[in-house]
Amino acid sequence: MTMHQRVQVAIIGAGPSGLLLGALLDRAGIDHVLIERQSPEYVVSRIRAGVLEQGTVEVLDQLGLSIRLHREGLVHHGFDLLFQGKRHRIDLQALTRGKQVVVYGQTEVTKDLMDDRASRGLSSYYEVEGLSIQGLDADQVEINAIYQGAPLRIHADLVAGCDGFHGLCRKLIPESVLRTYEKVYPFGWLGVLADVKPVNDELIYVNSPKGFALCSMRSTTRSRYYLQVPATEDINAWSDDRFWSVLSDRLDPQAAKELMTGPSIEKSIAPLRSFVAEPMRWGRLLLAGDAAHIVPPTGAKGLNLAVSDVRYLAEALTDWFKDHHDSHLDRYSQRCLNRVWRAERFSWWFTSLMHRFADDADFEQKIQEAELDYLVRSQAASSALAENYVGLPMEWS
Ligand code: FAS
Ligand code: PHB
Repeated sequence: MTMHQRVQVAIIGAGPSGLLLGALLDRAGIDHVLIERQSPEYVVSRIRAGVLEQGTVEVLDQLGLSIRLHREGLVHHGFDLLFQGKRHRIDLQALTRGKQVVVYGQTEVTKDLMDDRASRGLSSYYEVEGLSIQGLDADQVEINAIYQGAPLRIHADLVAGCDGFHGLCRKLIPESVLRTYEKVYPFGWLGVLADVKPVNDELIYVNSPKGFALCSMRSTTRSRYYLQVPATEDINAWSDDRFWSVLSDRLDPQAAKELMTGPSIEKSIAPLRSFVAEPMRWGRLLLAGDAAHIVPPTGAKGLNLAVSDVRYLAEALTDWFKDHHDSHLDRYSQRCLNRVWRAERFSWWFTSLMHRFADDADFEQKIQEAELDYLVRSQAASSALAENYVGLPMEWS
């Protein structure tokens, strides 16, 4: 017996992009379904982003989904840059006329969006297998899959490809149409989550001759730390003791002394790449989030860029289905890509400034330190860093 559903929008992927789009379409009264290949528990268990731009918080405010965020999230008005053994604070609030960021894990955002979806009884299919999508260039889309062992068929007007970098949707755009741009970095980030007090009230981004490090957090009792490691690094070569020792060695003396260590509750290596796929629309398919672009996490842009795509997409779909005009839908791809490339540039620049690219890169190390020295002394340079970090205006589309 084939389960059959007819909707206006089929959303593929229940990460932050798919879940947020679902919430926005629900509020707009647009009939949609969410299709995810993993279980809800698996999606929530992925440890990813930690820093939310003001624009991301605002969209969750508008949805009425930010009560826990404002209760548990940590508002940050600045962060430290550590180089040549000294820390220098970047005062985001002063440099951006009052803007700030909030430290609230992607895991928590995902939980809040999933709880909202469940409470509103919205249609979600998890652990879907064998997904196939036809008709993206025809007058309606047909989606076929297996759900709980039975055939599932969905007919939709449009498909939102929110299925991440390794998903199916981007690959449905014909090679003759799709253009991709990619830079793979020769290193990754070894991340550790531990229930220990963070070493500092705000984040510390470290440029050290031995490699990059980042001191972040999830709460006042849960820390998130990262170390630059070679792209080929084996996670099994990293005991907790080795992690804490290498991290301490990259910190300034005060931070090294105050560093609280403890057992890791999560440890993983993320590869770093810059990637953009153009266009973000083909026929009845619209891509959003990691399905269309990846940034190295140095600038804390990945999740926030997914959110801005989805805000543009929800606006375009609402215009299309509610007001029957397609100007925003026609402009969707370029509007997103303008913002995507600004974030790609910033993330690449900050990654290039803070990481060690080769063991013998002594000249490059000195140039990085000279640029950092200039940056922390120059109001103009610090302002440029700050305005990108808090998120460029959405109106710059
Ligand atoms: P996601 O990849 O989160 O979600 C896509 C969903 O689609 C997944 O649940 C997947 O299971 C599903 N899917 C895939 N194929 C499917 C199919 N065929 N059928 C149905 N479902 C399918 N960003 C930051 O801002 N700061 C960070 O520190 C940071 N750290 C990161 C660390 C790692 C290891 C990774 C991988 C990313 C990190 N990011 C970070 C970026 C990350 O947060 C992404 O930007 C964010 O998850 C994007 O959300 P989505 O676009 O929803 O993609
Ligand atoms: C995190 O806390 O996971 C985090 C924070 C800032 C970044 C990247 C990751 O730039």
